[in-house]
Amino acid sequence: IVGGHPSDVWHQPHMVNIRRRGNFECGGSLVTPRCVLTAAHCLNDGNPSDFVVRGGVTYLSDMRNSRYVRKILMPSAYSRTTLDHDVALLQLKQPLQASIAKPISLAVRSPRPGSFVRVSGWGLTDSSSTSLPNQLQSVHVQVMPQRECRDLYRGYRNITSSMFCASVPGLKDACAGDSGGPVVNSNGILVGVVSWGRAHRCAARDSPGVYSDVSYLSDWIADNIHRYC
Ligand code: 4AZ
Repeated sequence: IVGGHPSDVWHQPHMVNIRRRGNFECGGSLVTPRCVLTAAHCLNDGNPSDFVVRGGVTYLSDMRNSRYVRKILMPSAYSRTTLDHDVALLQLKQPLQASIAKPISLAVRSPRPGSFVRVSGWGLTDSSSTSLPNQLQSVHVQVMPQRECRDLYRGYRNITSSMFCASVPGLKDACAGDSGGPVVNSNGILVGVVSWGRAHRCAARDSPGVYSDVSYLSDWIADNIHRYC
């Protein structure tokens, strides 16, 4: 998170971190006591046994509240080349109880262009930095009209209907390591999942953050929560 402020799990009780073979990989959001919503690209080629989820922690170094993963669920429409439909669910072997972490509700409408949303994660606080912050960070960014974002990324990657863009150009953005983490509206509802941006650039004026639109993907998410969570 670039241009944000230190936050804590009391303010983001749904926030989890996802480790792959012991190393921090991505953020995620608890959506039921036994399921986490994250970005599909965080899990590319992984087996459930490669991953551990930690909830109810503010600091990356906090080793408490680890849960193993039983099952990885990805939409068949996810494309690792176009990053269309970049969401996934992790079914945990044991739930994260309400005393540790709290599930967040999912949006059924896309965020309004011009509205502000809050993005949280343990990603880089500067694109040139070489280490992750230990403390969870949060930032407010403004949702951008879809055509404006399509123009900015023309020739780089298509902005599809399953994506929306948000930024405060030149100042505030998600960055490497924030992928999979939550985007929350002013009502505390999950509207997006951190997905991508132009490689190695964060908070660049011409490169807003791109997010998976939870409401566009809500049929797949609701079906799979109903079946597995
Ligand atoms: C990443 O690699 C990443 N500036 C996430 C978000 C953005 C860039 C990179 C947006 O996890």
